[in-house]
Amino acid sequence: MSDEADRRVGVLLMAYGTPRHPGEVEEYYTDIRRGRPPSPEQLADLVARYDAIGGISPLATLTESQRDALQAALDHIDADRFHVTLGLKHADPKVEAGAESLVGHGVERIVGVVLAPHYSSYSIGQYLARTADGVQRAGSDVEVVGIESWATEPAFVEFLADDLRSRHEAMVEHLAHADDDRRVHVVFTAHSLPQRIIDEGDPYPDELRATAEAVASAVGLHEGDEWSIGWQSAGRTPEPWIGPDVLEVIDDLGEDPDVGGVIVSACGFVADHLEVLYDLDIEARHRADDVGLLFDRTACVNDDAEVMAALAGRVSEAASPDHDG
Ligand code: FEC
Repeated sequence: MSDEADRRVGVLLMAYGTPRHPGEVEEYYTDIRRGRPPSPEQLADLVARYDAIGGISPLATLTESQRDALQAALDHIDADRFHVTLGLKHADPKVEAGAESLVGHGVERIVGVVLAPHYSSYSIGQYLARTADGVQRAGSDVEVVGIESWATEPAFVEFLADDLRSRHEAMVEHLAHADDDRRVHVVFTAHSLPQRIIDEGDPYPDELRATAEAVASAVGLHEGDEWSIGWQSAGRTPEPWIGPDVLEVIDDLGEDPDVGGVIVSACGFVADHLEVLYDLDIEARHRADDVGLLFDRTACVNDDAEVMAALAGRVSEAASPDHDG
């Protein structure tokens, strides 16, 4: 192989995936349920949630913008060396197909990066395992290096902290304006997962806590009175999921006479999608209204140039032949 080909790096940028139009919701839901079609009631419930956010999720478009921003940031580091392609968990192109297509490009190494900051064997671990499966399926032994976590990536923490600081100040001012001396409480959330994986030692809660502590410390908030952790969007299954659920946290805050407002920082997500636009902007906001609290939530990273540049830096580091994987 020429030196040029030796340097070529495939980047598999992975995300959850979403239906591209309402007609794809059933197939998508069936994929999430590992091939078991949802009942008509379950399907109607999911369709209603998409309808409430305008019929379809913006996630597909946002994931594509994130891909383009990451490609641009990598081109800035080393033009023509990196080729970014998407691999989705529950929609096309699937993770395995993305990995196969990178093998077809003749890359010398594949770096896998997931658009989720917190490592869990049930989340990032699965995306990376599926990348390796795709490479194997293509009959290749090209090396795969995974970025397992970017929970405390400084640009990510700074993005969240800057946004939280200004929303927090605005809510404090709003309360003060109304001669209301109650305080503002921040809840850092990520997608819940089945409790059993935590009982098996999964680091996911520590990952969320690391982000929360870094952001809270940058904003100058104290744990307990001023911030806490909540979990959101738990699956609709009988088994226990990690808690407390953000809605329960809001209920409890509503009973605290010293709390006047809640800000949710959905730091487990990096795009405005169903779990943010419905579960927080509609459901959690209503719950806060019901218990008499002001409500706000922090912005999602989406294709923020600085965070994408930081991810590009991590990819470039992982692509180095000296990187130990
Ligand atoms: O905007 C959109 O259309 C897609 C929104 C979406 C994102 C997302 C992210 C994560 N999920 C995670 C775990 C699970 C587990 C289950 C599960 C179920 C669903 C359902 C929908 C759904 N998830 Fe999701 N998730 C999104 C959407 N998720 C819809 C099915 C109906 C429902 O329960 O609401 C349970 C099934 C299973 O056992 O697999 C577990 C995790 C993330 C964050 C990391 C990532 O993005 O990969 C973890 C976005």
